Amino acid sequence: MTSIFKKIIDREVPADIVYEDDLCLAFRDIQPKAPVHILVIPKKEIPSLQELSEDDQSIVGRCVWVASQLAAQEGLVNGYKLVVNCGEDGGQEVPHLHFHLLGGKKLSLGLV
Ligand code: D5M
Repeated sequence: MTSIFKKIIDREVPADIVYEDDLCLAFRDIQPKAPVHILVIPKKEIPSLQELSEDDQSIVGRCVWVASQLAAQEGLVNGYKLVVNCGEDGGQEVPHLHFHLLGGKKLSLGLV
């Protein structure tokens, strides 16, 4: 299923892109929940972690690496959260795998 994020990858929809390489794209969330709220996504159209294949491990690893580098670049020296929502019960709204990088303030301890 093609989502809004595929349109961002293809530059059909504008976004505040902060990083791009052959595997990943990162852009600022349009509804930020923290002073820094960046989405890191694979360019491959993986709907969610539920559809992840064994061959996708390097892509996911790259996304997490990119998130860690962006966290440093954004000055999140006191820490941050890296969150993946998965499926309906996980609160996922956009059906294209994405990692939320959240920081820039003291975040809640709650997980659910
Ligand atoms: O989170 C989906 C996130 O995607 C949510 O925080 C809003 C964000 N979003 C939706 N459309 C856009 C565009 N066009 N640009 C930037 N950010 C966007 P989920 O984990 O699926 O609930």
